[in-house]
Amino acid sequence: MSPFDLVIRGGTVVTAAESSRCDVGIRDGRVVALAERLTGGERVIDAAGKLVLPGGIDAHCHLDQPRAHGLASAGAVMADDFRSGSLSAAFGGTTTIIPFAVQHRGQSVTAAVADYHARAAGKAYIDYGFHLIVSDPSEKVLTEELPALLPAGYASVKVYMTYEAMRISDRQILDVLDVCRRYGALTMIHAENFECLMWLTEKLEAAGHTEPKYHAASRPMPLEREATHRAAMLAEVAQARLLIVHVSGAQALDEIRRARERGVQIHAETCPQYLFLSEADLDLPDFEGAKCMCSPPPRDSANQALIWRGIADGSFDIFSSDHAPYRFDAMGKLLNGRIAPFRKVANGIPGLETRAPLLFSEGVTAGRISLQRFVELNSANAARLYGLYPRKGTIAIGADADIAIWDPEKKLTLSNHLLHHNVDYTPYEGRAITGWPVIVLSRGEVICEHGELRAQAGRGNFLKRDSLQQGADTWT
Ligand code: DUC
Ligand code: ZN
Ligand code: ZN
Repeated sequence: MSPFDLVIRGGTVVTAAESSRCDVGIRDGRVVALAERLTGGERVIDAAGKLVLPGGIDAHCHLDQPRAHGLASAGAVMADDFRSGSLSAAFGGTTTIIPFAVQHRGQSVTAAVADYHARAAGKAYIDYGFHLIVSDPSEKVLTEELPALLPAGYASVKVYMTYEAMRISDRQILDVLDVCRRYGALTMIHAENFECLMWLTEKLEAAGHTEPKYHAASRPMPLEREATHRAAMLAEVAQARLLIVHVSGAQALDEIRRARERGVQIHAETCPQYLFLSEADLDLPDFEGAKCMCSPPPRDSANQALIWRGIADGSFDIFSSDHAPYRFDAMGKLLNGRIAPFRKVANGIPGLETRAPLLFSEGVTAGRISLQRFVELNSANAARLYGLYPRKGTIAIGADADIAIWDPEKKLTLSNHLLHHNVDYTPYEGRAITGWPVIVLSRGEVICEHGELRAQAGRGNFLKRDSLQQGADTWT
């Protein structure tokens, strides 16, 4: 009997720590051998000239979220569920996703989690965990539900400082930070100053400025900067660990750096839209600017350059898509028609499949970041922060064989018809890419191979994630 179910032969194996030319032996879904030359293997994949990387982890994506009540875009439907979303992720080299089980106001978080499990059941092609979104931190949520859920595999909570239906007060954020600290969970914060953006929105509307391009004017950088500073201060007061999601520009990043200098345990995420889109994209004709509307909005080229610098110098910990799948039709972006005021357009852009290839192409191929930094941003750091390391996020003995074999020379031009999501556009249409994951494995099973799907929906497992041990340095 062969000692391995599969051997990946002759590739360059890359982790966050190093690159080495070696073979990878896989048995029962896990990496069991790494050596210069492995013999045997029921199947052998020739990876000569290829890069053998840990599968990507997209730690911020939205799939099949129940419709929100009270959001300006209430009624818009997410076009991707766990089936199409995980399929799309897999073809882009991502083997783990962590979307959000959302508590709407008045709801139980536990019920939201049960509902989300039902939505995921039997659909995913890859493994998945759940973050929690808390919009109503009642006494029961803080003293009963979170203390039960956080240690049970859901060790991260997102809260919003904006969106009428989702935002919680500073005092409530302190309560969430506190309970997360006690249970070793990570609090994720969407940082924008709500009062300020509503004041600007109303002024813009009164002046008749309602087109998508004014979405950017309604949420300028200073109000993200202020909220980021406030979130960091709240974490400092609560002595809790914090992650700022979707950082869009330099001023917010400066606040994060300043907080780190004070000793705040603050992590930072950015997304492709802040590198590859700008506010000019919101001004596309025929309402097409709505396709690039997300919050915070894309900024300008100077901010793009500074986000790239933060990616290269280690200021950012993770790189996520914030995939929010709204089609450019009456169920999604056009829910309120083509002349809807920007505040009534669903926020978010698709990006599960393009996230890692965009970072590889413009990061690694273009010489801005090393392969090690790519692996950190693409998977290793998310695994560490969200309690999955070293099972996910690395290639090591005992780790799940979640592996993407990249052809660093493969060139293609992004186009929506090549993608596997259920959204009818990509904001990156026409962008040239060099470097693509040509074979993708999840727990040792080849799931995508040269553009062909090899797996069944429903094979993906729910991942119970570990808590961070407070005090212990699980991070560096
Ligand atoms: N902003 C969010 O906060 N979530 C989903 C999409 C978006 O643009
Ligand atoms: Zn957000
Ligand atoms: Zn989001």
